[in-house]
Amino acid sequence: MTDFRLTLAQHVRSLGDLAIVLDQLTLAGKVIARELARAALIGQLGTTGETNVQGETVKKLDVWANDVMVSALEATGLVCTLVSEEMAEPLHLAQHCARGRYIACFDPVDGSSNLDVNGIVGTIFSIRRHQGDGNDHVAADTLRPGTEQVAAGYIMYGPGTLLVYTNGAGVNGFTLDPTIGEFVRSHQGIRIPARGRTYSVNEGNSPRWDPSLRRYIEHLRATDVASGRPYTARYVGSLVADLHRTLLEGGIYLYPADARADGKATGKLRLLYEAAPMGFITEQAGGKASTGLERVLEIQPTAYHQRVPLLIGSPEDVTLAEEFISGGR
Ligand code: FDP
Repeated sequence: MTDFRLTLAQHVRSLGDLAIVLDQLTLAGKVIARELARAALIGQLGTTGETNVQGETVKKLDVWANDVMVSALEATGLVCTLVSEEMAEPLHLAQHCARGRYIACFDPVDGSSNLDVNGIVGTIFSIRRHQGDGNDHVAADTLRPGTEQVAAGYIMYGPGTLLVYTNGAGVNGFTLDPTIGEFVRSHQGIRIPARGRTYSVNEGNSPRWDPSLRRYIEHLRATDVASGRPYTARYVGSLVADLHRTLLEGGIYLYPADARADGKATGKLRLLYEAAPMGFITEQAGGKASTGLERVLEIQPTAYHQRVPLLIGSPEDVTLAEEFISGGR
């Protein structure tokens, strides 16, 4: 008998106009997935030769996917401000602000160092309500803490294309069935294990870490059968892929602050469109997201492309990491 599962469109139906925004994001995800699948055949790999606002090399697919996201969200007529990793300044759609109810922050292609090697990449999005009156566009309205998100999600382009999202009522995952062009629910009510056995971090940076963090990782690598150590290391180098594994199997993902003088002293990941949405999703799955010293969702942003340290995953693992960082261990 055919197994009729819930589609994403059905799942979001009761969310009012937010459903329209989420529906357009799923459309963008389908279009990006299609392009990624044939990128090597149509000259879409490689760089544009430019660098973005954060000084990083811009890949052709970064720019292309940003255009797709902007078009998809603009078409809703409901999003009046867009903040993207690929745009130095927010894009304000004054014509939509009278009706405009949402601010969307997104990273069109996260993990883009994986693009040219057919590795896993993702799209991350965060949706908040526009608090201002009419078509005003003040930074204070856009720079709001993650606690104000009304929805957040990621689309993971791996062997399958998977969309995971929360609207504050738990976390659900939907896999794209390419034969019918629909995202179909495959992961219902995702809950992260209280503790895992895996850590995920770029250990090449360890000489520049704070000694407390090095001690924490050494602790995870030490053998202690009773507490499930040593942990196993896993690192894709794509936040979406590394966090997705962590959500399903437990453990911790870290991109800590390090001592480089090139702007990474406060971490690498961006608050508005990486750390905050992933923090919202993880908390909704029963996990924790921290800088080591504070809850990510409570950080008051001061800049659109602000970076923060991120420790995220199983609650017991993140709490232990915080204890090391704050000097309690
Ligand atoms: P990328 O720069 O390749 O887009 O978004 C930042 C990010 O990827 C994350 O997805 C990933 O986890 C991290 O950076 C990888 O950074 P490192 O290469 O420094 O480990």
